[in-house]
Amino acid sequence: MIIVSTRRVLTPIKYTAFALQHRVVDYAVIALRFKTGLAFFCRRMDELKEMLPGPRSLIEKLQQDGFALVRGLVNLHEVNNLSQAIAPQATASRSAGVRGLAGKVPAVGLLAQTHNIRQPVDMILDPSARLVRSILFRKDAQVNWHVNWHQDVTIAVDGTTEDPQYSAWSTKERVTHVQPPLSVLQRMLTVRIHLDVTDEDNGALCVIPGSHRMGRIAASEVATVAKNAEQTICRAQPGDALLFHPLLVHASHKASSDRPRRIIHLEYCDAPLAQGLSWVDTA
Ligand SMILES: O=C(O)CCC(=O)C(=O)O
Repeated sequence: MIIVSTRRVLTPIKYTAFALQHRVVDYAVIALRFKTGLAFFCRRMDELKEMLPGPRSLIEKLQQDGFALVRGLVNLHEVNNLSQAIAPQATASRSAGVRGLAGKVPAVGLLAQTHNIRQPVDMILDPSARLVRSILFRKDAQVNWHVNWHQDVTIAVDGTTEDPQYSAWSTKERVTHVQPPLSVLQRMLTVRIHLDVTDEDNGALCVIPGSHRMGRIAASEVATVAKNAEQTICRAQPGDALLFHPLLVHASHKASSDRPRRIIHLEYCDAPLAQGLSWVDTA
């Protein structure tokens, strides 16, 4: 027998005795408790997914927003080791970035191939994906800078091709740069490992969620797109990794504090380049 909400007619004690005696189940109360519990559970799951996205949610978040923060991808012991390993490069350079970092600092080359980093990369790209760019970006008391809103549409290569899909050739620091076809950019993933607490005060990366879905945006239009869209500041803790799509519109403001902000920036790609071209990780 099922009796729903008998509490109106029975006192709580009588109700309990009655319920025990007749095995009455107040389905309305149970359903309500279940609904509240489920809502709480779902909210917690959303929060947890945000902190450490599981495989599905990581892929969904990257597809939807073009970026995802993975908390504690590198442990603090390793962050400390990396900080020491990059220190000579960081102090020798007065510029915003130390390029070709994996070639200069063996610990970074190893980091780029560790299971922790490869796991999310292999979830998004084909396991044949290779590291194609590695940079140390630093802001601190000596070096402060900003970059305007942009997409990462240029790659560093060796060689040349007649393929008309490759355009806007240039040479930076004696390295050939070119804009590849969308088919290459769509198969790239950037992983940024934070070595410091990063926030708006020390120039955290700002992104426009979902902007990667607009495809390649004319350089003259990017600022307007950003001005009219919701912006997200990518705050992070040491060891957190920001994964993002190269077409995600992003910018970086000058730091207003002296707190260092060091990031190991790694780019992976699983697409072949046109014949005659090869990747060069000195960019
Ligand atoms: O590290 C930053 O703040 C900016 C980096 C950037 O703009 C880029 O990787 O294209």
